Amino acid sequence: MKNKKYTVTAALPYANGPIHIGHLAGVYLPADVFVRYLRRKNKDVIFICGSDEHGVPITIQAKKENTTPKKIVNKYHSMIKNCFTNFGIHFDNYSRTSTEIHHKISTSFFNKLWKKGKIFSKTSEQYYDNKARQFLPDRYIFGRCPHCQNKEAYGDQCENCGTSLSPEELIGARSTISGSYPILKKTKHWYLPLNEYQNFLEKWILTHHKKDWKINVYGQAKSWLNKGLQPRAITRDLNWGVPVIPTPPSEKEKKVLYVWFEAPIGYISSTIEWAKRKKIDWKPYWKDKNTKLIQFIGKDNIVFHCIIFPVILKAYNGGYILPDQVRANEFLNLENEKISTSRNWAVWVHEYLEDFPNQQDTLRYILISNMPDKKDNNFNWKDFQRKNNNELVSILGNFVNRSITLIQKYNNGIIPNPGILSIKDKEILKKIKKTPENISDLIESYRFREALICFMDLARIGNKYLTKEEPWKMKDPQTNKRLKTILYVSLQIVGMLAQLAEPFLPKTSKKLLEMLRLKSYFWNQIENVEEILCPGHLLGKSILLFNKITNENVKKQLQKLEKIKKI
Ligand code: B3M
Ligand code: ZN
Repeated sequence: MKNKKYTVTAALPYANGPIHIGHLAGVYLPADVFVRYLRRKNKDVIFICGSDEHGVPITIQAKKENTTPKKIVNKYHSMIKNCFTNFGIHFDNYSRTSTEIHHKISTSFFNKLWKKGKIFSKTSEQYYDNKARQFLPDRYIFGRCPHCQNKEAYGDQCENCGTSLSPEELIGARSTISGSYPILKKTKHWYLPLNEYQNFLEKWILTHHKKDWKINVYGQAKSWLNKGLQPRAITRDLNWGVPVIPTPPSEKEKKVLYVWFEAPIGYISSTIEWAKRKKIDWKPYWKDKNTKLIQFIGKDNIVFHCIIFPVILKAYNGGYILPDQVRANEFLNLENEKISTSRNWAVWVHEYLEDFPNQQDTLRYILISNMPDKKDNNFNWKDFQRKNNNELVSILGNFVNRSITLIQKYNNGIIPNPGILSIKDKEILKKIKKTPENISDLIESYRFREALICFMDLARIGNKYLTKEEPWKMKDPQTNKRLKTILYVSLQIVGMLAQLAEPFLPKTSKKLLEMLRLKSYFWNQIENVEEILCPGHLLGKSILLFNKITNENVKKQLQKLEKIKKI
């Protein structure tokens, strides 16, 4: 399967605010680790994302910041994009849904569906704010959740219990704009008849993906199917979004496409934008049956990716492939409390990068170790410090540093020829050889946390080996054959760590390779190579890999959170 392609997408973040560690751990980091691994496997993979710049979350934020939606998306788009770049999340294309190309592609989807009779229009009564003179879709309306009684559930979703809602389900619904009770007013909208795709979805999901989809994703999709699908409105009365062209002259209000109709199409328009830049054909990445579409999303986006987007693609009937995998994690808590954007209870990525400008890999390490893949997980600053100091500094950093210092001291920085190998040496060399395959298996089954443990185990083995063998105590170090053997074995571990670190800790991997004067190999080469570092190879200069996180650092972060608690 040499030609098999991978299209990997990560949910398009709303450009209504910065991103925090929950976003990274839930979506972007697992996706990035996975893609980096595929790239190292020399696979034909593209990693696609972009800012989601429409929908009510944007207009509400604009009102809050007393500015225009356009200014809001410009501000947060560049902020988010910078965070990704700086943090080492490496997309092939990071687009935005306000681009001309996205407007064109999403409109063409809508128009073709309408022309082919795949969507229908209907007039109904919807909530309207008489004071603000506008309709109240989605987050413009709030009220009591019929499921969990949360008093501030929105017209599209209750953030407390996660249930998707429609405005009419809310009890005591009120306008978020003016706080007033809305009236009902007639308006015409376009609907996607999801019900007509019930059988298709059942066959596709319940039969084909029962085993290979994650339980949370499969479970939610199934529960939607069990409830029986209903037509869903795909337009809104708003003046921010992709305009429905031409807006029927009979309609006074401006109509735009529902953000959840057009945003997933953003994956396609972002791919097209990328392909244009690269001057290649985008279609094989979306239309070739052998291509695997793998989507990383937040768990509150499951229904949109497993039900609505596949129906759009199916109805459009343009030969698009459907997602092979939809991966969603659970939530990451912060100091044992739910991350909350509105309460500012979060670690914002841009603030982290200001406070720890050279410690991106530390955060990557901690977030992968604490990834909420099966259940909610927790991030706390003490644990952050502990893991950095006791694992990255004391195990990985220390082992690498000791190995390189020793070889510089005793063999002029040159990989020595080994002498006779002990049983332990042979065991270690075997373990080194086996590790890439073990990590591959884990990453390919999306077990990133375990893959990272497997990587760190190799550093642990190296560290223990040096501690036990104590080469620094050996007599006649310049000629001691045993000492040379130990250095040889240690450096084989360091070499392998340098290669394998890349998907998890890209900056560290780069530094390691530089220190070793080693080029980065494709995974298949590492799996088959006899020696990562051959005798006679001259190493480069030692570079510090990790800094300690001090008590002061932690205190500062905890104080920041304390302040928020007091508000
Ligand atoms: N903008 C992410 C969110 O719910 C949402 C994802 C769109 S993916 C097409 O914050
Ligand atoms: Zn609820």
